[in-house]
Amino acid sequence: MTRAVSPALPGAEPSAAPARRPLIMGVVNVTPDSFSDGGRWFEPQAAIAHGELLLEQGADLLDIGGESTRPGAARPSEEEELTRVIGVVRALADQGARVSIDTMRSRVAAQALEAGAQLVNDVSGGLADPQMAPLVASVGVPFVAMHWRAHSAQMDLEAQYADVVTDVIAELRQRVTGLLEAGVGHGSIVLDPGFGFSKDAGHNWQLLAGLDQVVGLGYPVLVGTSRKRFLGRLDPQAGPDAEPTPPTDRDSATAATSLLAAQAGAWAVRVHDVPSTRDALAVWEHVREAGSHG
Ligand code: PMM
Repeated sequence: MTRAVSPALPGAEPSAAPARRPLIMGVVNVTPDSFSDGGRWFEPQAAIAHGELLLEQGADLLDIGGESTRPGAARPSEEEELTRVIGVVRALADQGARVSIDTMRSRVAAQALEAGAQLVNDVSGGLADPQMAPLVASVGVPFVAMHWRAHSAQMDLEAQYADVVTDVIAELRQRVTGLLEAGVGHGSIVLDPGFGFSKDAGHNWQLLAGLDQVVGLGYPVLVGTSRKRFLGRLDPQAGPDAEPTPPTDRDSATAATSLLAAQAGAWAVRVHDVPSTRDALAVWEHVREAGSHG
């Protein structure tokens, strides 16, 4: 198993095997329409309080976003996105939280960094806004480049692969090349296979099975399976057309994927419910620790 060398990234220490559990990135969606938490933290005060709760529960980082990326969602204007997120980023960063800004827009990223964010998480990996890579290169912050093919309105049409693991890895490699060419530092890049983005349930399961190959690219890997649709259809008897369970009922399944992410050597997991993932990762750490004394 490979572990990336990346001194700029908190927790990404060089090692032949993961030195510690993946970091827990808690999700703060300041949106009226996210699939996973349905606008519960849309008011700034509610979003800030939610971020504080996630930190108390053990989140290492907070990922703050103002654009819902659920399939079919319409994009907010840039002004609207800025209004949603900047105050929330500032309030939580001022309290000492390590904040990631989840955006595809370089202007939102730039203002969030000024407000105290320390990491940029771009689900398009810099493809949606040509100014994103130059911005990240000039500031030198860690950058999460997720595997992405199209905006939410079209993304399900792009879920076509010869072999999803091979194809996602090839496209992530291309993204790395593009980012390096734009001047982004090798040590600033984090990769994410993009669960649920232009992927059907079968693709997501195959990616989870092949996660160690994504880690094998040699960059820290972020895993974002939390509450996603494929985790709402676990019953093998239910069939592909069965109604999925509600997103908030998918946290035990998410915790199971966090454990698999740890096993594969992921750098961080992006989750809505911190306690269930924290416990799953504590189990992984205990077993790992016990094994090293065996
Ligand atoms: N998923 C969502 C949003 N942002 N960022 C990364 N890096 N990886 C993901 O898988 C990801 C993301 C969509 O989930 P949400 O609507 O619950 O935030």
